Amino acid sequence: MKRSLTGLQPTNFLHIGNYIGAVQPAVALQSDTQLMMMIVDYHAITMPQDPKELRKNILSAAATYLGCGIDPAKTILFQQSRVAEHMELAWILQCVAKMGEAERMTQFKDKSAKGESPTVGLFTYPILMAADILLYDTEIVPVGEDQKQHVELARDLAIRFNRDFGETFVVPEPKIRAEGARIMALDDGTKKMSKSAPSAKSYIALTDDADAIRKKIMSAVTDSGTEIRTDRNRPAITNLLTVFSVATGRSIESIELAYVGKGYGDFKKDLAEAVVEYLGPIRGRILNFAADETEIKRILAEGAEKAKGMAAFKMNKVRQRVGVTL
Ligand code: ATP
Ligand code: LTN
Repeated sequence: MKRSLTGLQPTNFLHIGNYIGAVQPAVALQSDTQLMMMIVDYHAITMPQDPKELRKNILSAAATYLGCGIDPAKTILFQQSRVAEHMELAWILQCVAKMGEAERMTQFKDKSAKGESPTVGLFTYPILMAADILLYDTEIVPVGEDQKQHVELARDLAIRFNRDFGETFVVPEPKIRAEGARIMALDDGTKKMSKSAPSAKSYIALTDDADAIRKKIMSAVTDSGTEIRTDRNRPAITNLLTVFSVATGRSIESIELAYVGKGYGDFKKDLAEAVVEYLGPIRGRILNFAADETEIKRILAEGAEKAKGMAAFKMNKVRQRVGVTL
């Protein structure tokens, strides 16, 4: 069976962009690949985190994945920090990666442009991500569009390591869905929907109730013009059409056709109901799982145990290749 792997940061409640771009594609991979689903807590601390909040967010991330359909009988669900080999391999890969290629990573440039002086961890973040992927002989990495460049770095590092030290790593492929790989913020059609956005109005959290979803969609920005049609120059309405299409399984063309001559008001009302229907059952399951902390901890401990065994095996080989095993 092929192996697939993905990770999400436990930084806040997941939003519909995370679900469409990463979690739903991962859930779909459970039936024909061995999926590893990671809560990347050591990636989360590349930005300041309150320790109490982080702990809560790790548990809620696990409840969220389970609620979204991650099945611990099939999938290895675990916390990155519980498997120390990720950090060990990240160090070795830092000694393979070039400054220039790390400096080209656009997420670092974007995030460091936003706030205070960035940490060294934020800079080396993509190399830890490469370690996450390469440690498990991952073939498929389901992610949103924004992570493509990072998966490409993981590929480059695998190829270079194999060339310099002998065949060791599987070269991974990103898996990016054709539609919905980049859901945009509700308050700005030119920015990606993001968990760390300052305003909760910009995203729909998977745990938002029906009223919150309706309010957020009704107040979503739209572009100038009145037509309900995708257009490169009208990113906000294009984004809402994408969400409508993913939530209902209908094609964008058929939705455009259904709203010819109608206004944004009608469209948004229907979109809100479609999203409520799409996320409602997921929200219910997330809340159920979240109520049982003991069970979540048990699932995570079991996942970490399995992941550790696999990672230890791989690291033995890597240490030998590098020449530190006597
Ligand atoms: P942050 O804003 O704090 O960086 P995020 O919302 O980007 O968080 P991540 O944990 O970085 O979330 O991403 C988790 C996964 O969700 C990744 O695979 C990422 O590509 C995907 N993803 C994130 N935002 C979107 C989006 N707006 N549309 C589609 N996929 C997304
Ligand atoms: N960098 C990713 C999260 C992440 C990841 C991974 C995704 C860390 N390790 C391994 C896929 C595979 C993000 O910010 N979304």
